[in-house]
Amino acid sequence: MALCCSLCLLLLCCQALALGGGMLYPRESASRELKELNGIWSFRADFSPQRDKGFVQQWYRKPLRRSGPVIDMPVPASFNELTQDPNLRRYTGWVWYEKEVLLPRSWLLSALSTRVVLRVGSAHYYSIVWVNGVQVTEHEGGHLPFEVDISRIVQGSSGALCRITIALNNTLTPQTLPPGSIQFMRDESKYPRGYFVQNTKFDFFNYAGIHRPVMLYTTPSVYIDDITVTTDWAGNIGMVRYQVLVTGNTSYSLSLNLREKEGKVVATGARPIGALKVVEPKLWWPYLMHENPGYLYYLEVKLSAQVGGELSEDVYTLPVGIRTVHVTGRQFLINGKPFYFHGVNKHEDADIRGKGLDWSLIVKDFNLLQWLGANSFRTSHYPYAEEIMDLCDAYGIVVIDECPGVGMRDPENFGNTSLAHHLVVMEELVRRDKNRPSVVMWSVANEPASELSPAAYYFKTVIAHTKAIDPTRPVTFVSNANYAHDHGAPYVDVICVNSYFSWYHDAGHLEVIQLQLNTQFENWYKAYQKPIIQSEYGADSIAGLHNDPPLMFSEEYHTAVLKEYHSVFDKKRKDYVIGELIWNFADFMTDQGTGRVLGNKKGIFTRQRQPKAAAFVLRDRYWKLANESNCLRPTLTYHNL
Ligand code: GCB
Repeated sequence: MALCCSLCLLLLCCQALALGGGMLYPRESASRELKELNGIWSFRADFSPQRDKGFVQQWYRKPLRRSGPVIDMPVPASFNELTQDPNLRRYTGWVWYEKEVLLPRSWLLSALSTRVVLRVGSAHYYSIVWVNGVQVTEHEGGHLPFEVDISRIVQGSSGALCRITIALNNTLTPQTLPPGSIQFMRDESKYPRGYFVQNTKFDFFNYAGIHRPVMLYTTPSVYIDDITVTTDWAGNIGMVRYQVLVTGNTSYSLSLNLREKEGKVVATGARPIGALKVVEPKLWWPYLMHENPGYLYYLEVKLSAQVGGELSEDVYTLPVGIRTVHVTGRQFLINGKPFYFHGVNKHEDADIRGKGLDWSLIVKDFNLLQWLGANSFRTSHYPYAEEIMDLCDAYGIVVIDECPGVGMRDPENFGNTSLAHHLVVMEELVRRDKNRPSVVMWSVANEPASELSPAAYYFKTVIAHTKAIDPTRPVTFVSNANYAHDHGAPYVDVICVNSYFSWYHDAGHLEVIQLQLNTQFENWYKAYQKPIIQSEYGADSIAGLHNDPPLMFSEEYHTAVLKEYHSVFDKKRKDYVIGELIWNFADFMTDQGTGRVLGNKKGIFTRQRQPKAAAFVLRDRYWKLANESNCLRPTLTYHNL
């Protein structure tokens, strides 16, 4: 009963959500200012039996330190592993964050002309936000940003001090994404009264907290709310089709300049919807497919409007890559050329910070991807930070963009409430990442129980909806179901299959891999005649553990598994296999269990990003694959706007 009250609140709230407007990443410009609220926030976990003390006592009404003890909590970071308290590490329920911030006078005076917006990059999972004690918004789901216009509250207040309170609930229910369930242990001879656990059916630690930057930014009151671009090219003409959404006034004028990297204007426009023609376009190419990968143009949109008799201007600049994506019966084409995914699956995961964004880690990971010769990754099993996606666009790292549809193993996960929420999540994901050239395919789920009959309608609907909101990209989900009983596979454009031969099946029997993998590919191809990506394969190894002949968990066994898989990939990639993504880039934290030794050890790098033997095997292979297409070795750099 205890936690259920909080959960009821959680479920009531989600019905009110409706998607409106854009979610442009906040960027400074001549008309926009930005204030990052990263750093130390005040924090308290509500350990009351019902987890509802914060609401009963209205902790948001006055500074958090006045309603009880607080601790310092960094943002962005997961809260789980920052203290020595095991109860906080495994905490489920509401936690409270608070930051007091001084706003510049100019933001407060100009009520008519300036909007002040509060934006949260991601928070896990259900958020309620107050500013100066007034509730301003709520949002369901982690991994994706949300924002709210707080002008009226801060501009109406007497001082420049602005108190932001965020209550977060990390509880997962059968209807959340990812789903989970709360299990109450009622046998009082074994568990204390009120004891419950959070169960999940996914294989990563359920870190929670404010995981990505929180920002305040300004726009004029008449502002560029959203920009959508799609691109195409033929011969020596590139086409950038665009649509600009303006909010605040119906009477305005626009001026659009598409600039190349060096700043030269290559095309101009003046309408809210139009097409910009680029002669001799520099196409956006994947890393290792071209000597100049990740080429970006910059679309500068300038809006002018009359506000209160005065001229108001808003400027927003969007990076744009010109490229096409097509899927045929056997190939994945980028700019009309076959693309072979040789990459990784990742996690947002590291010591201490959990899933919190960390620039040093991000740069290290991209350097390792370059070193490895990886041209792609899947955002297993949820959308990654926009800051990471920006680098994929700039470096030419190709992305399969996955939503948090992971651990959907029970029939209750396929009901109408789950479906409605799944559609909203896909809308939020597409809204956020639709303009990214690096994103070449959407993945709506990982290893759902797609053999259950409700999965047919469910995936038909989610995939059709995703295609309706973005007709330019293929859609998939990642399956580990039997090819003959997978009810979702008929609707995908590319078959993505996970398998762990000689690991979860026929443990220790390396000799069966080739036969079983060959059969897997043949079965799926015969059933669907669609190109196939091996979206996961691998084995656990404990760094430094050796055994010859290879035994499970040794580095030798890890490399042996990979090599067996590779020999089959090499035969099938000439045919219809269009990619191989290793599970996993790095070791990562999971729930505790007898099959996990301080987490999942299938990383080719350790959690601290040191290479295991498998990393060198993969590095040789990926560079061999890259060299087959005569690639050059560019150095990847990021061009700041
Ligand atoms: C899978 C899952 C992934 C797991 C992995 C494993 O199939 O998609 O989330 O971590 O297997 O190592 O078991």
